[in-house]
Amino acid sequence: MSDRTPYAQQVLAGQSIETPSWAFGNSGTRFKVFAQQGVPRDPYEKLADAAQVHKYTGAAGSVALHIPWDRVEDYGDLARHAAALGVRIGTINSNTFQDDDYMLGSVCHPDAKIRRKAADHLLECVDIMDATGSDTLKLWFADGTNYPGQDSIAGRQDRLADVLAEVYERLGDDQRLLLEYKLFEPSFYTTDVPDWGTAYAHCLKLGPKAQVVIDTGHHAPGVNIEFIVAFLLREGKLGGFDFNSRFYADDDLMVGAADPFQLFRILHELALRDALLPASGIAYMLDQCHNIEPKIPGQIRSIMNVQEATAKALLVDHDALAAAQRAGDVLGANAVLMDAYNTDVRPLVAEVRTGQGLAADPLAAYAASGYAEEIKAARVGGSQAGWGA
Ligand code: PSV
Ligand code: MN
Ligand code: MN
Repeated sequence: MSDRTPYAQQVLAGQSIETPSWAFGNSGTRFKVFAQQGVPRDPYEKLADAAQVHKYTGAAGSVALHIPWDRVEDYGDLARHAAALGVRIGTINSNTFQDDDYMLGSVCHPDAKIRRKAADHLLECVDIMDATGSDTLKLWFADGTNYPGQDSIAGRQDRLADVLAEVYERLGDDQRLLLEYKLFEPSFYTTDVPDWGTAYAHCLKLGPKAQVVIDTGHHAPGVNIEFIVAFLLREGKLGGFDFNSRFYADDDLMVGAADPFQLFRILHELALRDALLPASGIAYMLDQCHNIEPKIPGQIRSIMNVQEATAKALLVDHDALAAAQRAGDVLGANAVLMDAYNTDVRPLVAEVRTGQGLAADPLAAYAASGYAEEIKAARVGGSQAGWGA
């Protein structure tokens, strides 16, 4: 047992990772959606499934909504339903990419009428935050262009800034917005918020209630994401993460599946600055689609992957690391990191769970519960999660 084990266990016990409502519905690629039996038929059932993930991991107490996929008559009622299930509503995710009107963009569209429609949707999302008690609006825009000359690159930035400013003004004192960037897709020539620099510049101009969210699947191959983490954290502009894995582009696979070492490196930067607990204000979220694997176990596995990478990051001996760095001991410093990364932390994380009265193996406990069979029998005609995620 390393000296840091008790500290690691204490942090792990307080860690919270938000699940996305859209991970529980059917999803797929543009080629095919493979429907699964027992998927939720409405937002209420999505919350029930999300509550299962929390029940077996103890670490997934909040659930992100996506509007309009999760539109309901009474959001207060939905929030009460969540509370009765032992979870709460987390971030509200907007959707300005699904309507025919948005073919040329939403908040950056050349037509003011379409920009108005998009802005009104974002304002509606803030109303939903008020009704659900959510404090975070997460904005991802599919806006961009496909061909050189199609639209003014700078003009689109002006339009984006105008809408963001309007939404920012509408935020309550305890609310904030997170701006998400993505390199490309669905646009293939320019994307209006393609990278962290663009998101950061807009957030800086907006003010303290605007921060950047890093979706780990939204970078060019080879980008050093932990550098972005360290930079934004230092500037107080890191608002949260959408965790997922990518092999090629925006693949939305389970976090830690493609590159657990990268996940460790990211979490190490956060551990260095004591930013792993909810008090840091950083929203840790999953943004994944389970196209071929069962959804609730897919989410449970993802939470476990984040917990294991977090445990390894927490085991890094910061004093030894700093000493090696000061001494210019390149190999020694690297070895401190690798020692932690190469530790089998599964027993340590299992102990955290049993300490919380949970089963050591959440996947086995969920499988034994019979919930999967129950929902298969009870739910017919599950919902389509909608594209993306
Ligand atoms: C599209 O890439 C996307 O995956 C973004 O990451 C958003 O966070 C998500 O969809 C939900 O709108
Ligand atoms: Mn995302
Ligand atoms: Mn994405």
